[in-house]
Amino acid sequence: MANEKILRDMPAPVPQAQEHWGSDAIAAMLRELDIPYLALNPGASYRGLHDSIVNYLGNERPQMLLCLHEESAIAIAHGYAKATGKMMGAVVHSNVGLMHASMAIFNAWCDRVPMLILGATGPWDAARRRPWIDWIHTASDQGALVRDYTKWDNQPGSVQAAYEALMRACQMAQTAPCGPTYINLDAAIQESKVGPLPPLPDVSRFAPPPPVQPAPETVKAAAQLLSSAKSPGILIGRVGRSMDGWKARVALAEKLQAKVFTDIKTPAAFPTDHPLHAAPPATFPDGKVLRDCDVILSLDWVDTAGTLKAAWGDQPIGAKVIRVSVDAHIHRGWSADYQGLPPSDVYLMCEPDVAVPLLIDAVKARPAAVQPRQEPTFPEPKEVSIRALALALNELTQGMDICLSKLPLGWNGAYRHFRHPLDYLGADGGGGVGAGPGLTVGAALALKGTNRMVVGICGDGDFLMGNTAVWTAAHYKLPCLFLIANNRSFYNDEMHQERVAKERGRPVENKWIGQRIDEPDIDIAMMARAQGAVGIGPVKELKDLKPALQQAIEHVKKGAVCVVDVRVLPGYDAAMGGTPPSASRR
Ligand SMILES: Cc1ncc(C[n+]2csc(CCOP(=O)(O)OP(=O)(O)O)c2C)c(N)n1
Ligand SMILES: [Mg+2]
Repeated sequence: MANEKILRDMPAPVPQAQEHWGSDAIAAMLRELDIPYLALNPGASYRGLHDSIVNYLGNERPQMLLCLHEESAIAIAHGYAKATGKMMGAVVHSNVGLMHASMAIFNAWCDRVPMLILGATGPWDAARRRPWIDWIHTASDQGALVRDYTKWDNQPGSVQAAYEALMRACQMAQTAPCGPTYINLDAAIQESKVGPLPPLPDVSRFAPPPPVQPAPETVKAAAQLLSSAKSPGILIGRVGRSMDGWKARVALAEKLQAKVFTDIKTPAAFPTDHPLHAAPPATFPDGKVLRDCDVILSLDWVDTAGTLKAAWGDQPIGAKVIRVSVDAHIHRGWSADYQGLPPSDVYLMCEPDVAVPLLIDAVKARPAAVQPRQEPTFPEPKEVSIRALALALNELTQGMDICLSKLPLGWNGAYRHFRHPLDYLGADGGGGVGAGPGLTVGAALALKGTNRMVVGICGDGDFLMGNTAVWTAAHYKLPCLFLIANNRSFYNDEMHQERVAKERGRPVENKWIGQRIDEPDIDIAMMARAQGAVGIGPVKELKDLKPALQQAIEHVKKGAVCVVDVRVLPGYDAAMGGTPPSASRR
């Protein structure tokens, strides 16, 4: 169900329809399927559907959210799914809109989020094409543009076929492993008169299946390994947002007295201040700590093989591995986002949220043994840095519920604790820079009306690529706070140039060329104001940081969209981790 608090652009009254069009039927089907929103950028290839959503459905269930770029339409749907676990829709114009959308679709694919993407093509029947434009916007296999990173795509040839295609697309997108599906709606079908609306199927008979249960003997085998382990470890990766799931993971870790690791790439999955949480969330867990484990339970950890390799190097992996994941069902040949093939001494082909309660019952309790870990300490920042930004945010949001929808590359997992599934939503999935703003707006859409404030901390490069999502947040009154960790550079890649220069004995001081975003200096606060948001900054002095953040938080509490340009030092403090450059080739 759509959140009733979201502003809806109200159509003028429409006389009762005397006749129906193909797109009316498709719109009616979207309502049957309970698609709450359609994030979109318009285009004539789907003008029929556009009219039906507005003038047939009254722009309600689904409701349109206008986006200024297709990439942000998809990123918004992605952020919404990350926060809710639920699916919304996006609509993009024929071929060109889909091309714009494609990177964000790849991010959503890698992040395994459900999403219904609708697109359109000029009439497949060439006799019905308008000259020129319908021809350039017709492709003979449009779905091929995104086929390798969607679960399914289809171009239905009739209204009845569209009904079934939409039901299949929704069912597949929401069946784990979840992912985007793409339906390409022929303009001619949308714009054909259909007489009375063809009867809609009973969609309840086409719902996604309940989660698959693992074979009992695999649960038993996993429990035996865990119960007899000297030092079990749990890698918690892609799991659900429910509080029940969260509590179950804590209960399992406590029963086993297992060391727990979480991943900065995936959403909050375990209280990071729990004594069993062995090391701050990171791209790769601390290899030394992981190597102490003799049995490792991987709960759909994104890169189990790579993590084991990082810990053991060229040595044989000194732990038994239990793998809990349905992810292999989605692995394809085009992209290697499936990662290395991890060894699995026991392989439970189910979702972690299903396996954990079964394992709690099946394992033997171990006596408490693990020593509480040491909290890392950091020097007091002397200048504006990502660390200083984190400290100020932590102090000013004490006692508040915050949802971090994005973190910048230089963030260290120890900068802030996560104590609730919505405290942090993870990264962009596919490493496609530019997702941060849209992800933040999608989370703000999902969480509007709750008392949780959405905060997206974006790199300047990330923000500049996707910043027009701010307008969508401002227009639909979706309060959220953007903190821009602005180092005036695509700094991650400056570090790569530095590394290459060193390796080749060439001058390191040239690393900024083709990387620095300077001269002219971009006024990010003005870019926010230009789109109807509150813009604060640039914040250059440490003494100004807290007051600026305080002011920003007050604005967002009152319902504003606010962007703060924080001029952080260019440089990640390697000692503090962040995303270690060695781990990133992005
Ligand atoms: C679409 C896309 N283009 C380029 C890259 C390569 N890339 C990875 S990180 C990065 C820099 C991002 O800049 P910013 O968000 O300012 O973060 P910073 O590195 O400065 O901390 C770039 C260009 C990418 N991952 N995705
Ligand atoms: Mg930057």
